[in-house]
Amino acid sequence: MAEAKDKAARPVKMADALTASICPATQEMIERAQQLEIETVFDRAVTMKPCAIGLQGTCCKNCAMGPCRLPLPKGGIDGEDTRKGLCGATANTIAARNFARMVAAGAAAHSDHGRSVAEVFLSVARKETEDYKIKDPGKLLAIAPHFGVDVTLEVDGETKDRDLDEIALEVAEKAIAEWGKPEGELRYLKRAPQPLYERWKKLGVLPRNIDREVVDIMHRTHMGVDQDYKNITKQCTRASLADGWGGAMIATDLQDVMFGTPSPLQSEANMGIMKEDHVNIIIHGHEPVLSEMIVASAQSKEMIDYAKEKGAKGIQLGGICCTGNEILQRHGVPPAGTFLQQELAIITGACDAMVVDVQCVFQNLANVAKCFHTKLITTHPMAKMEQDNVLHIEFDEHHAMEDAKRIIKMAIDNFTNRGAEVVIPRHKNTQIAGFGVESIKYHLGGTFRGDYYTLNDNIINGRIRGIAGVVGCNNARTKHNDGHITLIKELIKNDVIVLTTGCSAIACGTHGLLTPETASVYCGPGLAEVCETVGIPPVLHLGSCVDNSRILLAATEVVKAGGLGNDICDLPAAGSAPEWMSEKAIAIGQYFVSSGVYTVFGYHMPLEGAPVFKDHLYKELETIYGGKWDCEPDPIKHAHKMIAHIDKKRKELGIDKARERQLMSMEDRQQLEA
Ligand code: BF8
Repeated sequence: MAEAKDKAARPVKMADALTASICPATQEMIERAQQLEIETVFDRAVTMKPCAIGLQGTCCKNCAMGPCRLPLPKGGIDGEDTRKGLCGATANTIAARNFARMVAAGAAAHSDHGRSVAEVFLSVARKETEDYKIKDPGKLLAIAPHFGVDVTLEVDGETKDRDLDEIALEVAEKAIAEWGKPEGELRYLKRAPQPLYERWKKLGVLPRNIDREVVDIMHRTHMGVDQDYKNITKQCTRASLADGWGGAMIATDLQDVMFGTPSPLQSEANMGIMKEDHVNIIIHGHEPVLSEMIVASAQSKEMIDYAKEKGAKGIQLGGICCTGNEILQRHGVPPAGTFLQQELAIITGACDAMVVDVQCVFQNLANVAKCFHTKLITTHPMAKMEQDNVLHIEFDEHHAMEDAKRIIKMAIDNFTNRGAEVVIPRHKNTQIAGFGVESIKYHLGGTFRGDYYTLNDNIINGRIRGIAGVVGCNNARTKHNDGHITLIKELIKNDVIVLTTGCSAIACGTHGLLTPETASVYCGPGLAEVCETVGIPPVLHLGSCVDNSRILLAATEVVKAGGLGNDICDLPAAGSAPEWMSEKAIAIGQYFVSSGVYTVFGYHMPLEGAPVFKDHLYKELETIYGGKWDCEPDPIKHAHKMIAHIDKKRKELGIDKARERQLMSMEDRQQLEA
């Protein structure tokens, strides 16, 4: 323990728990960490200042003549901007290149996740694995035509259903080809509203294949290649579309096919889901390929009996980050926390194992785990840790269940090694999660007349003012969960229905915004009325970050249902990531903007050092794609920027008067009729 404390060396300054987070469980665990002299991200955020020039986006380290640093002069630019790097790169070129590299990294992360899922699906289709199956054949049949795969065939002039195994194999092969096919364009692009697809085509931004668009960015942002910020931004669009309408969308679809399409279910959220008398296993990361097996294994009689043999009452699984969302939406496994709570789940002293795969995993977990009995297990060949207390159990889909059992057994064996002091914060909330394009349709009209028109109708008549997608991370530079919750409460108060994913969705569950009862407490009268009638929460949890593809498709369904224009950019809708931190968030933002959505980020954007490039993103893009970027750190102002945009769109659609309608009582109406 003494050595462990040295490694997790305590910073001189420490975070103030109350200003670091609005979540009481988080505050409690930050204080406990400080009492135990264990450093967390919250403390590091107060001791380490971000680089001021990096913050402006104008530090270029793309060659060894640099880093060239081009801060904006204090008084701004007066006259010609003469700043340049050694090679002559302008602030615009540097900021655009840095931005593009974030898009590339984000698109690569989502899409490589998609590739792994597609590879597992190919193994399923080839019958090379027993552990995974096709759980939702209906979804397979629904996506097959988008890959150009027939689901029926003609036999002697008669139309017959095609063999499901044959369809699966063809879909798997066509899906895998999307990453590296030598010619053509991504197949899913045609799922977008037709005017949007035509616009992309005319602008020449249709992605060719997923990998190529990422490689293209890395090439063009190499020293001495693309030195026109507008042309660099154009490639950002191409690569981001390869993510949102490509890799991420394929990931979502094939996960649904193999693990089941989510439908609404009840669960809980926050660290209070951990149980002192159970073996607690926290699953953290992004790819559900492993976590699906862990859930199945943890529910087996064999493992539960083994846990009981060791003195535990059972096995409690909990999620962190998007893996948490994946197992929540399909199995009801409760998330233990968001991105910023990962170290804190171990600080409880009750985490017997934390299993991590890829993305958003802190290396400091190893230092924190060293202070407790917690086994920290990495599972992905691409994501190991240098610290010697970290175990690596490489996961392979060909013996997936075996790997999962080994991990769970290790956690159970570790239960008896717990130290005396276990402190689990009591805070947790009930939530309804598991919404998706299909279930929204069902909720709005049942199986008989399921349709998005009910939603459109309520938008047109003004009960619902508009739609917001609020997604993304936490960021230790901002108050944990405050941006998400303050913003979302302001949106629903103003009758804007919210679709949420990622850590934003976990934050909503944690703070009790994901129940139908939320409507009567926080919503404006119109939205409350609709939610109460239909029985849905005003904030709908649509899954993990790759599931932002569900938001794109939900928006497409709204366009198709009619009455609100012909394209996504016509809709009274806006997007937001109030506490973003990850490169994936930038890729997501860019594909939403390029799909016609006004997208506001919180905290700050690394663009201030290059005002001309910033204007391109914040103003000019709207004239090209119908969507544009914006940034507003204050969550209330942030909400009102989105609402102002929604109102602008309502006006353009000619439905702005609907919101000013007179609400009549039954009595008034009877008088009028008489
Ligand atoms: O992919 S929201 S902190 S967990 S990056 Fe990471 Fe951000 Fe959370 Fe999911 Ni998305």
